[in-house]
Amino acid sequence: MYHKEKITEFPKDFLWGGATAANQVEGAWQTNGKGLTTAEVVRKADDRRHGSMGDVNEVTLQEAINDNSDEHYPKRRGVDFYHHYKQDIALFAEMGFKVFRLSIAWSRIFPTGLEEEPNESGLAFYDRVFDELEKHHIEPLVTLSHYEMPIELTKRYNGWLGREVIGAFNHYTEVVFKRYKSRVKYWLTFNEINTSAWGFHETGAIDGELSEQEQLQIRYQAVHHQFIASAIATKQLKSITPNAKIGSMLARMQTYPATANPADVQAAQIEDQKNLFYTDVQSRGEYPEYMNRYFADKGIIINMEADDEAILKQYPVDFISFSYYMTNVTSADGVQDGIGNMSLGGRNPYLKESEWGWQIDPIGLRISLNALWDRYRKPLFVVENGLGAVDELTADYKIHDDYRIDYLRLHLEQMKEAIIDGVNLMGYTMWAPLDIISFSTSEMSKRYGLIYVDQDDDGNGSLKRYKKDSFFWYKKVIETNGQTV
Ligand code: BGP
Repeated sequence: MYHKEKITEFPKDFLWGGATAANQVEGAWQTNGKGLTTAEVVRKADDRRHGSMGDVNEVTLQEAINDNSDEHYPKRRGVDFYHHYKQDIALFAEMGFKVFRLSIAWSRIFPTGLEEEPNESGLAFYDRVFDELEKHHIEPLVTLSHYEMPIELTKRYNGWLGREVIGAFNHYTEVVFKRYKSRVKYWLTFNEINTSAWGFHETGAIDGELSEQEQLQIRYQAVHHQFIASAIATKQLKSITPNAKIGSMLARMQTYPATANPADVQAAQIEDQKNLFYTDVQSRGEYPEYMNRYFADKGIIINMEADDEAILKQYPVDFISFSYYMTNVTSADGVQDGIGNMSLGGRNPYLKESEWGWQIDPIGLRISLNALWDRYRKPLFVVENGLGAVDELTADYKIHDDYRIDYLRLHLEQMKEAIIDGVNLMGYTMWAPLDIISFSTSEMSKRYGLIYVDQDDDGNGSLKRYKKDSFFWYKKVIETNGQTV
C-alpha cells in the first residue's frame, strides 16, 4: 500500500529572515543623485491611525515636489539604513537570518526613470549591501518596486496608467538583473500588487475628482500595465539568469462570510476573487473568467495590445509570495465597517486587534496557505507578517515586547501546521526586523522591529539600535529551525 510519511517540521533549507522596503528604511533621499519618488511626496498626517492611507492631495503634487525638506515627509529620512546597513545586517546575521528581503529604490538607479544610462553610485550602493549580505551568508530577496516610482514618471505619464512606463521599468529591470546577476537568486516585481487598486502611491496615477467607475477603470488599466511589465521582467530574468526565481507579491486578505447564509458566503467568494485576481493572472498567465463579469458590470474596458495575452501566458511567476496581516468579513448587504487603515472589510467579532485596529488572525494564515497551495501548486513564501505596536525603551535600554513575540509565535505555529498539511512553503520574512517608518501612517511610533531604532515621529533621536526581547526569541526560533517557537 502506498504510504507517504507525515511531515512534522520546517524543511531543512527553510528561508528564515526579515523584510523591509527602501522608502521606509534607507533615508538619504537626495544622496548620490537619487531622484524623488511617489512615496516621498505623500505627506504625513497628524493622526492617520484610523484614517485612510496617505493622500498627496492634501497639498498639490508640485508643492510637495518643491518642498525640499523632510519635515512633513518622514519616508525621506527613513531610519538611515543607507549609512547603517553594515551594522543592521550584522544584527540580522546575529539572529541567524538566512534571507533578507529588501527593495531597490528605482530612483537611485534611474533618478527620473527616463535616463538611458543608470546612476553608477546608486548601483554601487546595492553592491555594497549585497557584499555585506554575502559576508554573512544571507540570501537577498529583492523587490523591484515597493510602493514607489520616480516622480517624473507620475507627472509625465500618470504613473502606471501610461503604457510608456512599462518600457521605463523594464529598462531598469534589465540593468539591475545584469548588474546583480551573480548575487541575487530571488526577485519580486511589485510589492502587494493588489493594493494598486487603492490609490496614488502604488500606481502613481493621480485620481483627482473621479467617479468610482472612472477610478476603477484607471486602476485596473494601470495594473494591466504592471502585469505586462512583470511578465517582461520575468522574460528578461530567465534569459539573463536562468536559475533565478521570480515571484508575485500579494497582500493576501481572505474574506470570510459574516454568516452561513449562502448569500453571504457568495458575497465573500466574490470579494476573495477580487483579491486572488492578481495572483491568478501572474501565476496562471491569463485573466480569470470571473473578472470578465466584474469588468462588464462595472463598465471597465482593459485596453490590451496584440501580444499582451501571449506574454502573460508565456512568462508566469515561479513562486507566490504574500504579506499576511489580517482577514476580512463581508456580507450580502455589503461592508458595514472598515477596520484599521488597511482592510476594506468588516469587523470579525472573534478576533482581537492591534493598537491600529488591524485584526489578528493566525489561523487565517493556515487557511490562506492551504488555499493558495491548492489553487496554484507553486511554492509559497510569506514575505511579510508582523505586529505594529507602541514600544517602550526602559531606562536600561531594554524593550520587553512579549506582545510581539506572542503575535509572531501564533503565526509561526499556524505556518507549521500548514507545512504539516503539506503546503510547500519556501520561507518566512517577518515585517520588519528593525523599526522603520510605517507605510500607511508615516509614523515611527508604529513599530514592527525586533531591533528598536531610537527615532520619534518628528525625526528626533540618536538612530541607535537596541535589541528587543523579540530579537533573542527569533534568534532561538531560527537556531532550532522553528522547533522552539
Ligand atoms: C504592507 C507594506 C509594507 C508595510 C506593512 C505594514 O502593506 O508592504 O510596506 O509598511 O504593510 O504597514 P504599515 O507600515 O502601514 O503599518
